[in-house]
Amino acid sequence: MSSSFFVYNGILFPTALSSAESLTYLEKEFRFLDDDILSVSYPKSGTHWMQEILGLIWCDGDPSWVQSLPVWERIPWIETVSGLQCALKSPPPRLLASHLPFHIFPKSFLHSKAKVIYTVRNPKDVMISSYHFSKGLKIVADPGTLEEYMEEFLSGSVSYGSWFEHVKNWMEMKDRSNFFIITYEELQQDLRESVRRICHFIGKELNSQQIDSVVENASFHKMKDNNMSNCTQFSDTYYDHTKGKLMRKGISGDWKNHLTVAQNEHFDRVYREKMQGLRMTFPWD
Ligand code: PPS
Repeated sequence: MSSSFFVYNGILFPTALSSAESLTYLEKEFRFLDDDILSVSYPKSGTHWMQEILGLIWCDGDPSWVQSLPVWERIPWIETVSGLQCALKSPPPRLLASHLPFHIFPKSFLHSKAKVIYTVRNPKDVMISSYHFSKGLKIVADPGTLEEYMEEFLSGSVSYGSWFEHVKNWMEMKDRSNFFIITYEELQQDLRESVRRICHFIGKELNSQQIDSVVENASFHKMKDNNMSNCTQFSDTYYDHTKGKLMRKGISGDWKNHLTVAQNEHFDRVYREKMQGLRMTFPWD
């Protein structure tokens, strides 16, 4: 573990972005408003994609908002110090984002009608995406070899903790009417239908042309060129843009290009062990 992290309630957080004080405030005192809409995900699961989709739906498919304001100001991550300040200043209705595991998520969620969209992605692709992105991060130690990184990922010794715990604990919310689960793979397979379902969940009906515009502007290529969403504005102090990028490949199954047969079998063993008891199937199962 490197000193670029601190531990809060058993979870590693990057020191440059979060603090124990603001996480304590968030967990115990932050109040959700009934009209809040949140995009929640484990890192590298399609967070920015969902933020772009939500921002576009919010503006009836008009891309000017998502193309003129950085994503962290449009839909702030509440667990970062600056994101929390931004959220507290935002007038309702608010669009918010979070990578928090459920046990640290603001307790006020349990008594509110705030809506959560939880995006989940094949953990092998999450790990590969995260490995490549980490190479550019100056605020945490170099991820080392993929073999080394895989052990850290499987044991949960990475930012925001274990993928397995994150997903299993959030899935306990699955029967609540203010909780909506969607996979990265579903977004990829049928973005238009996914947008329609998200609209329905948040109670915003768009016409066919407006949905077309959401789909077009949330495509990988449009987002890759959108400097307000592709993280190229992320400060050089924190990120070496020559070593990694957010909008890397945007595909499902890239893990097949990286994992050896033995690594894949090892991953599958850990997956089976850690996910046993969860009565749900995902597109990659
Ligand atoms: S972060 O930094 O944790 O919030 O990252 P996150 O946004 O969750 O995930 C980044 C990965 O999502 C891919 N991405 C997309 N894929 C397809 N279509 C669109 N529009 C899209 N937008 C983002 C991005 O490319 C990262 O995945 P990889 O596999 O690294 O390409």
